[in-house]
Amino acid sequence: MASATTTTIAQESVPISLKTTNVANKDSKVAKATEAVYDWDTFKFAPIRESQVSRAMTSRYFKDLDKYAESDIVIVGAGSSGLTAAYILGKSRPDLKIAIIEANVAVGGGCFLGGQLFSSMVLRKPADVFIKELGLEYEDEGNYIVVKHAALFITKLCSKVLELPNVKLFNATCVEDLITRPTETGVRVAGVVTNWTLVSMHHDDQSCMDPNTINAKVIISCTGHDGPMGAFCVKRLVSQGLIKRNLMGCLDMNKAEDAIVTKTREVFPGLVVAGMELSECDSSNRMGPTFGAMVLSGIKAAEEALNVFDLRAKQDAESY
Ligand code: AHZ
Repeated sequence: MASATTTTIAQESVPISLKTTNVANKDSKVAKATEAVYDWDTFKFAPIRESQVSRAMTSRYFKDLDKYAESDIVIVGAGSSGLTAAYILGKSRPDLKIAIIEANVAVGGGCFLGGQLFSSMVLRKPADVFIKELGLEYEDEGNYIVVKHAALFITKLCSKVLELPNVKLFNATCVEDLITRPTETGVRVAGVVTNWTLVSMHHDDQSCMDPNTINAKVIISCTGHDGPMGAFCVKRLVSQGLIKRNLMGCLDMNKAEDAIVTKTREVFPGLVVAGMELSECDSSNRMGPTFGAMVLSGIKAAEEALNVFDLRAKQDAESY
């Protein structure tokens, strides 16, 4: 059977129509798995001009940059807590524009592996409720569940986030400063200062490369515990004397997970902190490779952000 695809190439303003004809191979040994199997000897892709590829990407990216320059909520860090917060917020409030800024090319933070270099991911109950909602299979071990690979969890969560029409992920982009605005009682966080991560990493050996900005009513910071980029927003506010630094405590799974979840909150006007970044201002213990707290902290962060959203939006509308 022949399948015909007609492609129109816009060569500057002159459209050219081209046609490809491919023959499906129903006798293929993989034909039960996919219809996209052809007679490879005669196979040809629909033609394309390189500029079409460039424009397909850049026109959309710059439209998104324009759209999200004024965001409602910015989430910094796309690890397990940040992506959970994004998913819950995006689903709860389809009317809000939510930008995620992730320093790495890949999302997931510490959640592509369970712990050390092991694959499985352990989550203590009651985090199983959210895992079930995501449609993931797991083994029930009583007080905890095990997902067969941490990457399965994070990629499923990420794909659900990316499907939401009101959420945009800007990856390979880092937050390198915060925007603040005066309030009657002090200042509040009013947005983020961003740069390509590769540019940020070279501020010391290149001439000054100024950043970009995103205004937002509420920022949720989920940049993980201290590291080359971790705990970024907490450390930035500490550097300005706006909050106190209390270093992450030693590992105690039982104390750590409850503390991270229950203390997930707006730590400074306009800035909600979730996940392991919180341990760097509350001195909470670390929990190591058990992820229930990251999921539930992300959910609580979404709730806390919406609790203060109207107040921060009002303050934002009253400032420039
Ligand atoms: O790349 C970082 C990662 O994906 C990203 N990030 C950090 N600084 C950033 C910045 N701008 C943009 N300035 C930034 N992105 O934030 C993400 C953090 O993910 P994570 O998995 O490290 O944090 P989490 O709090 O969601 O999960 C932590 C899980 C735990 S617990 C634990 C322990 O107890 O030892 N260790 C880990 C990794």
